[in-house]
Amino acid sequence: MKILITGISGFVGSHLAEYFLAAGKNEVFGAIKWRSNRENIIHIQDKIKLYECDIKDAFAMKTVLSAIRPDRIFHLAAQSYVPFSWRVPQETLSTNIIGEVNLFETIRELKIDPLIHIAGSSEEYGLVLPDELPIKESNPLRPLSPYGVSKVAQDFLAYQYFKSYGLKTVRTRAFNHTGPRRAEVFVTSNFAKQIVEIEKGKRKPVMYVGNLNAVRDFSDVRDVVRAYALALEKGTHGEVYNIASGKGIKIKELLDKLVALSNVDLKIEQDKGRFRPSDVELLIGSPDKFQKATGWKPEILFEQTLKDLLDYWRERV
Ligand code: A2R
Repeated sequence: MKILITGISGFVGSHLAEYFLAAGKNEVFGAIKWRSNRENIIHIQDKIKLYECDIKDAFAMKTVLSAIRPDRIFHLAAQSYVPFSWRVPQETLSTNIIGEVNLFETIRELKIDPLIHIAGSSEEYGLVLPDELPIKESNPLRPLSPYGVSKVAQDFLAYQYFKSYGLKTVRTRAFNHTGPRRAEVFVTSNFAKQIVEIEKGKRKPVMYVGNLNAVRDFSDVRDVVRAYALALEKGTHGEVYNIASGKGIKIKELLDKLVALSNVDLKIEQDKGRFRPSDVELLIGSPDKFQKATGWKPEILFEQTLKDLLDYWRERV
């Protein structure tokens, strides 16, 4: 199969490419911005074929899709960082929404018929009431950030293009996921990197943290990419599925687990700059619908994920 991954140089894209390469019998193609950092895919560079394409550029999109004519498209390219979306809402909305419209319109124009995965997010649910947990796909969407709004739009566009034109889209709403290569702006990676810097004597034994009371539902990125692949093989076109563990963990507990995996004594200080203008306190997803459709279950223990994340930073700091 010809697999196209947009955003292949990102955190999830690099793991998804590894997944398909390991599965064999696949040709893996990636769309990448010419200025993108290629560190995440440097080790598989000779096994994948890269095309330069800014997804906001409809012409570039057409060039890439007509050259590849993929059987499967995993559309991961996005402005993916929630806090950044308050600073640059225009950029977030145009990349995430117009980028996807360019993808869909090009598919229609070329009359190709790939299966298309659209990567949504638990941030689409936004404000969640305590009696709505664990969150099902039918929950109201009340996004609390420009990023969340952009992902709602991506989600509904995928539904609309399925209904209006029969594009074979499958949507997922992934809850938090982490693991090696997670960018340091994300909480797990940020904590892990600070701990490793303290281990190596590169910073004073003080960790700076944001809101430790938020509860999140974490999965390992390697389980999540397996879920994305399954979503296209076994999911129903036009449908939406949560990808979640179904269990919540307080950020404070996550921090304690990371510290326990290290051998350092440290002090924890709250940094108001790390708080969001509006935060979602509780996000726990129900994976039932996806599990019923595909049989997927998370396989990697969270402790293993955190250990691998610390080791990732130990190799880099
Ligand atoms: O910004 P860069 O140079 O790191 O490239 C990112 C790429 N990207 C784009 N590619 C083409 N045209 C654009 N205009 C454009 N803007 C960004 O998307 C990067 O390679 C990728 C996103 O990777 P990450 O930021 O590491 O996100 P992650 O965690 O892999 O998330 C994948 C998907 C996203 O749609 C999230 O919103 C969703 O899963 O949760």
